[in-house]
Amino acid sequence: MNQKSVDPATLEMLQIAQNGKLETIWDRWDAQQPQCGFGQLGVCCKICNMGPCRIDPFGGEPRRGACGADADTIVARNLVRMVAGGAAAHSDHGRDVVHALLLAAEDKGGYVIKDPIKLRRVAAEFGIALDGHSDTEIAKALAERALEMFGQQEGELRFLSRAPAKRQELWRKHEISPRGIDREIVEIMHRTTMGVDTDYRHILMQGLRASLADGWGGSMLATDLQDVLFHSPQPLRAAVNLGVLKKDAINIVVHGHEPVLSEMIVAASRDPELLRMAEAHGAKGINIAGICCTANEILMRHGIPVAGNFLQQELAVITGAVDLMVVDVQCIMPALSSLTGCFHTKLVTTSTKNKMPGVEHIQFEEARALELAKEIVARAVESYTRRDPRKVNIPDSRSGLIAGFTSDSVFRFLGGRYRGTYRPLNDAVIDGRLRGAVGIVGCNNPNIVHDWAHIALTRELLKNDVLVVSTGCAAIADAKCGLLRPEAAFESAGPGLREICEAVGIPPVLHLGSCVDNSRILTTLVEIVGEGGLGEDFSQLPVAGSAPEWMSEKAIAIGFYFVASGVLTHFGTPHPVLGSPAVHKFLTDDVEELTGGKFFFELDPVKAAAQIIDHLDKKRAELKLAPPMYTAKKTFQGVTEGA
Ligand code: XCC
Ligand code: SF4
Repeated sequence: MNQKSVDPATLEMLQIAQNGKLETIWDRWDAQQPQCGFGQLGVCCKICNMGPCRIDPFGGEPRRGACGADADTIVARNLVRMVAGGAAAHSDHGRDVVHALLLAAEDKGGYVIKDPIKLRRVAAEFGIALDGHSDTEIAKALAERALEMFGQQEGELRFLSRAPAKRQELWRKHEISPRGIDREIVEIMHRTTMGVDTDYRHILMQGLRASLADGWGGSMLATDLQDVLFHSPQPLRAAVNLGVLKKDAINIVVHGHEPVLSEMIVAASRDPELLRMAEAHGAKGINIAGICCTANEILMRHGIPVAGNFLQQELAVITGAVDLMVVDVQCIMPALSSLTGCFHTKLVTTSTKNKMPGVEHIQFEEARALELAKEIVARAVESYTRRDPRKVNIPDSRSGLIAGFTSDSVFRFLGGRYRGTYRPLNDAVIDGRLRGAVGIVGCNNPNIVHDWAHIALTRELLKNDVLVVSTGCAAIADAKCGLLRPEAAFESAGPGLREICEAVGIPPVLHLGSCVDNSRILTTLVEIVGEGGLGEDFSQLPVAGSAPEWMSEKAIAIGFYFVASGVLTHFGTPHPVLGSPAVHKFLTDDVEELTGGKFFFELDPVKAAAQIIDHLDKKRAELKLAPPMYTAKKTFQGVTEGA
């Protein structure tokens, strides 16, 4: 593959990297080619020391591992272990947020409860007494109940009751209602260890259960309690791409996932003493920019600019303008430690869960959060004095965007300022102005042209009057090419979608936040079903999900909970399951009978859009809705086939 990205800033930085003989992820990925075919197909097992074992994917010998496990077992086990990894990552993030809430209740660490209304709303769901109790009392009770969700052994997770009754029954019927967050993840690890579960369907069902513990458990807790602590996002304007780095300011890049850290860095960067210190060194202020999902978190709540998505983390360093990069957990390339060594950039790890050899570790203790954040910002000021202006190359690329939508705020806009209701959204779908809605989420991956699939898929859907909601690195990709501006409705949306965006002043792609905020997509679906007129369960809605450029185990966990919640879910490159036709068929076909959702894998975003649109139209027909008002026939690649 020659073209590496569709993003001009990325291409510009890649040229600079090449000129400077600096290695990037694309070079290392190339060096891995050809990648191991057994691994790609999922038929390599190294779960025990009799292995590694591998199965001949072409039906020859060997057909079984040393223990007798066949391709179906091996593929299913490997896949659900990825679900466990992803669910663990999201949920452990959730656990840290609960911990921070507990500290806020105890008045430690500088955390305060910024959204008492949401605090009370969530606490009420747990049956916590509100009357006559202070915010901190309620927060303490809520944090304790939330912590219990991790170690809960029996029953069902609290938030499952948010789902429509039909969905809850269906989960119970198939025994995939998660009992406790940690329990379901542990059970995957147990069931897939040598000599336990060999029935691939049974194994995959546990994958669905653990994924529900992520989406309706750990991730939902993370989102809701972050809103409680750091306030619920409101729509705001911001800027994105490497051009947000400033030549004459101190640039701190926060990278990773947990706003428990990044919120405090933002607060510390506004400290008058540190600002004076920065000025004394000739810097025009302290500029914070984000990478990956922690970027999305502080973007959503403060309008802090986003430097880029996953594949741009090294490129940010290569600008030579990053004085300090502070990381916590997830999606942080190990390569950053050697790369920052070629620049003045100071790299700092902070999490008890992540240290990097040779990299300074400033342990982020939540109880001393603000104090430590100030220490980190002070390091950035120090580092700025070592910046070499001759090495600074900041691409002049930045786009404006609107972010900060939530399931509470977003569609209520459609009801107008004084009428908070989903009615207008449901009506727009019912009368066919909107064909449906699709969540485009997930990562970047050097195995596909950077940002291309996100943007191409989004554009095809918009043209066909499909509203797009987005999170994670997908949202950053769309933002960079301007699709998160209200003006994008004129340029890119079909006539029905355009009417709606114009009436309300929203962009055609709505940024719902980070990857744990995919739970906002679930609660949005809850609201849509609850509003009425579009069926009684998620699986009846004209909606779909997509992760066109996925790379992380977390994407698989998210895909699983979308499918378990009844949603058709597209992935660009397939899951590593093609070595087992049975597992592949389960995921892309059989599972639909159980949950109403299923996967499909399609590399070409235009073809994927066509399949998604067919699905939306099928769901519309099943609900006996009118055909889409303006784009009854699909419109592809700029060629209108209908009208
Ligand atoms: Fe990581 Fe969340 Fe994927 Fe981006 S989208 S590459 S997981 S940062 Ni979550
Ligand atoms: Fe081989 Fe079975 Fe051990 Fe896997 S569990 S490595 S297939 S012997």
